[in-house]
Amino acid sequence: MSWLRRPALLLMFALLVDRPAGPAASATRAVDPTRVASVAGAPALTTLERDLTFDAARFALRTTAAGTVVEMEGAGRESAPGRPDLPLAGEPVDLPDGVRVTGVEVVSVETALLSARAQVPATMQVRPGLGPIARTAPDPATFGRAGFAPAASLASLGYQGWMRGRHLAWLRVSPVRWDPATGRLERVTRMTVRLTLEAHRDPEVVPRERIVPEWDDDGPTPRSAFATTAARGGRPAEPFAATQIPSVLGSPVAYVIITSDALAGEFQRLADWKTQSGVPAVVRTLSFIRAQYPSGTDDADRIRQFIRDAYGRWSTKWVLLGGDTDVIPYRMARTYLFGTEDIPSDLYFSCLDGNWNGNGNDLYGEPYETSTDPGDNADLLPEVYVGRAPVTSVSDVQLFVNKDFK
Ligand SMILES: [Ca+2]
Ligand SMILES: [Ca+2]
Repeated sequence: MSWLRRPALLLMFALLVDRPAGPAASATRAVDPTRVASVAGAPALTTLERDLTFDAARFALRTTAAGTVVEMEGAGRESAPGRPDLPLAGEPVDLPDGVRVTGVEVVSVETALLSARAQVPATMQVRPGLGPIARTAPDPATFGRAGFAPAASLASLGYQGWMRGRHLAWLRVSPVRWDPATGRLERVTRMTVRLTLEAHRDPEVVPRERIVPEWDDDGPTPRSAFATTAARGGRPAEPFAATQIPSVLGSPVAYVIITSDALAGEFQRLADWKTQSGVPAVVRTLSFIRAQYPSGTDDADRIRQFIRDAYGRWSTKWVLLGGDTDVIPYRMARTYLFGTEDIPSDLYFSCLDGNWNGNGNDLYGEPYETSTDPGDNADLLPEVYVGRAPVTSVSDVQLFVNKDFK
C-alpha cells in the first residue's frame, strides 16, 4: 500500500532531515571523555568540545542556470526562504548519561576555497511532488551582505534524545560559507564546537531491563543508565521459550510479529522459520494486546505499549506489523513541512520514548521546533526496526511468507 509507506518516509524526511538532518550525515568522531570539562563553581554544568571534520571528497560544485549549486554527500539543504542555497548537515554527538544540551557555540573554523567567484541562488521552495524547481526570493539583507555570515551561525542545536540506549544530540551545521559581495565560496574543513550541558534525566526514556549484546551491534554497544546489571541477558535460552507478555523471565525475543487472530497461523510459519534460523521470534495478536493493555487510549497506543515492553524486557530489535492499515492500525502524525498536514506514520511504533503527544491534546507528533519549543516532544530516534506487511487475507500472508522462503 504505497500511500502509507510514502507519507511515512515523508514524515521521516520532514522531521529528521529537514529539521535536524539525519544520521547518514555523520562525520564526527567518538566522544573523547577527557574533553568533558566541569564549569568552575557549577558542578552540575559541563561543557563538551567536539571537532567536526568534513572531507573534501564530499563536496561538488554544479553550475546551473540559477547559479552555482554546492552538493554535499550525506547532507541536506538549507530551506529557509531567502537564504543562500547551501548544504545543511546533521552531525550527531554522543552525550553522557544524565545531561542535556542547552546551547552550542562555534569555537573555531578552518576553511578551504571552493570557488573564488560564485553566484549562489536562493533556497528552493519546499513543495510536494516532482514539479520544476522554483526558488524563493533572495533576502536583500543576506544577499547584500559583505563578508561571510558570522561563525556563530554555522552551527546550532537540533534534536536530542535516545536511540536504543544511545544518548545523542544532533547539531545543524553549515559546512559551506559564501561572501555575496565577492562571490568567494569556502568549505569548512574543520570546526570546533562547544556544547553547554546541564544535569537532566529524562523520565520518559523506555527502561532497558534486559539487553542482549548480540542484538545491539549497531556501533559501539551503548551503555544505558536504565539497564540493570542483573537483568542483562546473554544468548537466547535453549530451548526457546518466551513468556506470553514481555518479561525478563524466559527467553529474549528478537523479532515480534503483531497481527490479527485470522492471520496469526500463517505468520507463525514465518516466526518458526526465524526462530530456527537463530532469530527468536513470536506472534502476538491485536486481540491479545488489547486484553493486556486495556488502559491504552486506542489500539495504536496499546500496540506501542506492547512494543515498548518487548523492547525493554525481551530486548526486541525487529517488529513486523502483520497487516495493512485495516488490520493493524496506524498513527496520524502532524507535519508542517507543506503547510499543516496529518499523515499516517509507523514511526510511532519504532520511536518508543515518551508518548508522542507531550502537550496532551488530540494531535500526535506535533513537530519539534527548537529545544525550548519541542511540540509533542515526539521521539524521532528509533529503538526497534519496524516493517509492515500490507496484507489483509490469509492468501496474502501465504504469498508474503512464501516469498521469504525463496
Ligand atoms: Ca499533541
Ligand atoms: Ca528513542
